[in-house]
Amino acid sequence: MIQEILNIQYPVIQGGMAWISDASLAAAVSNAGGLGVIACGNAPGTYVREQIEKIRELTDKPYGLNVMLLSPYVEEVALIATEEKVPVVITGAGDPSRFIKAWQNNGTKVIPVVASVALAKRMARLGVDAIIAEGGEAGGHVGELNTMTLVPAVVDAIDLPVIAAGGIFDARGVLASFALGAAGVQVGTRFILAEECTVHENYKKKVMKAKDIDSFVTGRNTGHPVRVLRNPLSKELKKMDQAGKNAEEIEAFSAGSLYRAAIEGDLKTGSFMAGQCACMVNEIEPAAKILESLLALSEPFARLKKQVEAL
Ligand code: TUI
Repeated sequence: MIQEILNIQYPVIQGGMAWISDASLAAAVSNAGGLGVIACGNAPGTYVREQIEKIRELTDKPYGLNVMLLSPYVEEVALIATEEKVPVVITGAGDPSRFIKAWQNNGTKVIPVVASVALAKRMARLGVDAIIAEGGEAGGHVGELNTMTLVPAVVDAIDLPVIAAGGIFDARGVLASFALGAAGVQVGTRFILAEECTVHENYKKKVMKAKDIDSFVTGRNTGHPVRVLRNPLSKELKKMDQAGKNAEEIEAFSAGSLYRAAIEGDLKTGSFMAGQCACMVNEIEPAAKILESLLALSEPFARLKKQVEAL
């Protein structure tokens, strides 16, 4: 059971969201019985150390550090995770093979996010503790497959607990994830509206106001496609995609845009990354309430499953 592996109460991991999920949100989720996660994104080591110190003041429960493998500071951040013996490391946007041993030798649980069966199998061979299979409904950097296909494909391919991610925002999604064979869920977008989330007001408003077709993927030509909400920046990026602009041009145009959105609330040139579910995420609530509502259907499902198994 993923709760036993991670020493948490509920099988819910809060998605690491760069410049959004800091120690404040992560501590609130961990204190409520899930796994709160501090995102490192593209931030330097000084930021990461500061956040680790902060979360230790706010909770004595396990928490995770999301290491974004495309970060220019990845070596420094990976070393900090080792030195600080963080309880859980979750990796994203790449292959973490070279770091896994050092983390596990220090007692850290390692959970890579994968977007393909091939990477899930490679990670399983290296002895990671669990896998997060993230489908393209998710906000931010996405792969090719969607959650409905990726999760059962990964479940069938490896003998490890699989956490479903991408498009999960309420109890229906949690139940569906269990039906696909997942052992737990990772939820990002819904936690942007947690009371304890310190992201800029404008970011929360963008999520609250988003309609179904306001979330789309840009940067398909760059090799690092990202799902974002509609605004002047993302509309321009979409045009650049269509005009066949090269990766360097597109990446230069969007450099620093996530920081501008999350910290400065820049509605025009900020990048408001959020999942497809943003259109159904509308309420500001305490993190503990969000956890409770995510799990609202799980108990009857667990009972039903037992009954079916007993037949
Ligand atoms: O990493 C994420 N979501 C992110 S990272 C991010 S910051 C960023 N900004 C601009 C460009 C790129 C990143 C914003 N959102 N989610 C986890 C995730 N990992 N989704 C997909 C993947 C992934 C993709 C390919 C993981 C591994 C992978 O394989 C590479 C390989 O070497 O096999």
